[in-house]
Amino acid sequence: MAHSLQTQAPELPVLSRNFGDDERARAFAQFLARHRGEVHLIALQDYPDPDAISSGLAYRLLAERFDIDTEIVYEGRVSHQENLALVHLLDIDLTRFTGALPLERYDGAVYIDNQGTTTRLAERCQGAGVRALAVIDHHAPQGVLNPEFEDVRPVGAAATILTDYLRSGEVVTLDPDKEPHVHLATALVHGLRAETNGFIRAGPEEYLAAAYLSQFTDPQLLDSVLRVQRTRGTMDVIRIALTDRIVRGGFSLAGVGYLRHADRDAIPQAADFLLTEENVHTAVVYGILLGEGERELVVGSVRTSKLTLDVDQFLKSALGTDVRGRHYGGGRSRAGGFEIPIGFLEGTTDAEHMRLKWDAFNRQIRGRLLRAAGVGEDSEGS
Ligand SMILES: [Mn+2]
Repeated sequence: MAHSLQTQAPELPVLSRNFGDDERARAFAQFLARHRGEVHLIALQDYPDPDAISSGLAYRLLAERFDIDTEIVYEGRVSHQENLALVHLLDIDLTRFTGALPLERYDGAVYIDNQGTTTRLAERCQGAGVRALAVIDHHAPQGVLNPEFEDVRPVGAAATILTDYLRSGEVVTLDPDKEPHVHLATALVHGLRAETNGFIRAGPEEYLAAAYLSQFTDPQLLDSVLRVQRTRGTMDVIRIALTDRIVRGGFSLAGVGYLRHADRDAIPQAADFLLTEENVHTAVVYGILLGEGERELVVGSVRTSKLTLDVDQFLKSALGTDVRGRHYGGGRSRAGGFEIPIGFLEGTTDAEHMRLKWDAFNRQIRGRLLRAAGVGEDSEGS
């Protein structure tokens, strides 16, 4: 019996494959070796997420081995509570770009979890003569930058690729007794989780990366990062979205009025929440981000569970383009967002003006979205 079982042993499909790509990990190590002693700017996308932050941290640790000094830089804000918890609990040093940052001090820039198309830093670096040294990303190839080292793989997260470099042992060997290593592994697991919606959208590479990292993570620390509390502002936005939502034909729509930049991430969180209602397949939440020294904008988020709804197409057809022909919104298959500048009406502080302004934008956006959704225009007041 045992004999027949042995001869019938099936070929294991995916897991028997070696995890990772040793050749690329070696090429990465050689790339770092060529840049020994330099100073690198690690450019994350505007509004960096846990995948980007943890991957940037991994680059920093790997580069340290070659005495490469790094600075993890982003524009926009780190606003999601989970991101803030990650940064604070793991004591990650991030630099928010302001005009005061002298770009000339960097020998080059490395783009991680992006290829220069989702960060304003790419243009700034090019303008300052800071060349693109490396691109490490998991999105579709953009071909905008022409870096010396490029590793763009169709995996579920950038953290997967950086974990592969760690796993190869080409540069460092992680040690569960070293705190920076434990912090990094914990951050990467969080990055993998967040990027794949809690491993629901993860592929075998992400599970294998997590399995490798699990030898070094601190479960308590990960728990603290995940058990974050929402700010009062975020709770308020969710409350308004809940009370003021319009539900029609499976669409749930809520305009939440004005909100602060610091609460920007409340919009997608509210959309995620509205999507959990019975019989709702698509949720849209939007509001006006108060200027506070930056551009005043309408920002919106769309979430859908409807397989036949293409969020990108939906937003493009609903909201159209600006005078320069650029779409106000777009997205991936299940999620998307939009931004509409307030333009000439920006910067009012008078309460009545602000009410009128919100009313005008709210009606216009709601009308267009409902029409595009094919559930008719709203006839109730606001
Ligand atoms: Mn990513």
